Amino acid sequence: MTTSAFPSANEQHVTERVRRAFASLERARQHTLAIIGPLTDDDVSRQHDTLMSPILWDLGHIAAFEKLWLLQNLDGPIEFSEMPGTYNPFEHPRSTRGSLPLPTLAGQREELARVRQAVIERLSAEAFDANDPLLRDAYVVRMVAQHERQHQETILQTLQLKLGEPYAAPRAIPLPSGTSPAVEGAMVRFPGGPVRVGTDDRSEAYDNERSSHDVQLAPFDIDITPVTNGAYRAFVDNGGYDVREYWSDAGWAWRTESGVRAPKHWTRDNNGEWTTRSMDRVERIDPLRPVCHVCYHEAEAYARSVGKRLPTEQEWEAAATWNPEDGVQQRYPWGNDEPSSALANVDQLSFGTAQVHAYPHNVSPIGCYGMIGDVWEWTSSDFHGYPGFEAFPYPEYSEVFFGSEYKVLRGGSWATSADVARATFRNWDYPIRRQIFAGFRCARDA
Ligand code: AVJ
Ligand code: FE
Repeated sequence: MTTSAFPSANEQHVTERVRRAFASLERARQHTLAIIGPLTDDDVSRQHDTLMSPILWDLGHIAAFEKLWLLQNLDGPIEFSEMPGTYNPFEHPRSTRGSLPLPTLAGQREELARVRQAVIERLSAEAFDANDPLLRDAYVVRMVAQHERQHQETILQTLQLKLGEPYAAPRAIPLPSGTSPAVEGAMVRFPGGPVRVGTDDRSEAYDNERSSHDVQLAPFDIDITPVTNGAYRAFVDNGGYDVREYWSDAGWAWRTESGVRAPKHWTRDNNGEWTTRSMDRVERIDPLRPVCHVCYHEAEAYARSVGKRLPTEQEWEAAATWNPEDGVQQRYPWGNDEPSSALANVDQLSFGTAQVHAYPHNVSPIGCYGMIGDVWEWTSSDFHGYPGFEAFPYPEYSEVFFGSEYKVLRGGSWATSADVARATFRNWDYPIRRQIFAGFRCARDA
């Protein structure tokens, strides 16, 4: 175990951090139960889409991961990074999980509760050794809580793809309304220069967010808001899907093979109006909400159609957190306060996107709105480790996915927990994927 230069905190400070990690674990479970509340045994045992697991699998995997990291691995050296067997994601690819023998919903709820009870007993006796990076500040507790939170977002993707009756979303967070961008696609200038991205945090950040490092950026312009349904509809209606020059070779191949001509979940009704569905709610598309359920190729084609491009993830992060006037990296676009559904559209129970500008505080130092929450934003960057990357605590979280196959997404969506949504968090997926709650904003060389 490495001893590090982490400032040795006083007793009370450590206790407070540990207490907050436990609270995060507790909140995670409340949301799991709220999300699965309306579901039947049939809903959770079906494989609704080959891209997704049966929800019973996610639930069992949440319990197995918690058991592994908060029970077994605390008592001895780490033998494996995922529990061998049914809930090991590497043993069983998603498309095959529908044929695994899985318990009933009641059985799975009992397993979740049983593991949690044992964890509470085990951890109340834990000293959280400050010399162990896994235990220091209860990092491993926060990691397990974030893992449950990320699987909740996966479950929400599954529910949006649900076969049979639509999911009766238990909406608990009301969405404020916003205002239209003064100018469609209005941009703000980032002056360029050296900026700091990433983090050295060891209390919550994943290995792929470290280390904090400086990058030199050329000046660029970036959209003030994510691209809206209104702007994207113009691209659709003007035949953007048929203009070869807008698409990369890989994008054109995808568009031709898939036959796609609009974002996922958009349908044109008999009057020629576009409607979309969010869980059990079907509505005309709202021109003021960010476009959602587009893949990387669609984002890139749209950007080219308006003479722009996608931002790199470094540009995205600089636009979200760097204050060029005083050369300071903030934790969040609005400052250093923890995210909440008062500040941004995060934390899942709104079950949809909000209109742009709906959260007046969710604005970055240079003036970009909505960088945290609503929709993940595609960037042009491949998923690689930062300089000096070190896998911690297991390479199967990030490192095994590094390479040019995946594109990085930033900012979190409405379906991302407030405990996960942060400006340094890096998500990744294949450039053809549309099941995630993803949109984008555009950039341009200055
Ligand atoms: C970070 C969302 C790509 O779901 O594959 C869940 C998160 N890692 N369990 C994924 C994750 C392990 C991961 N993503
Ligand atoms: Fe997992």
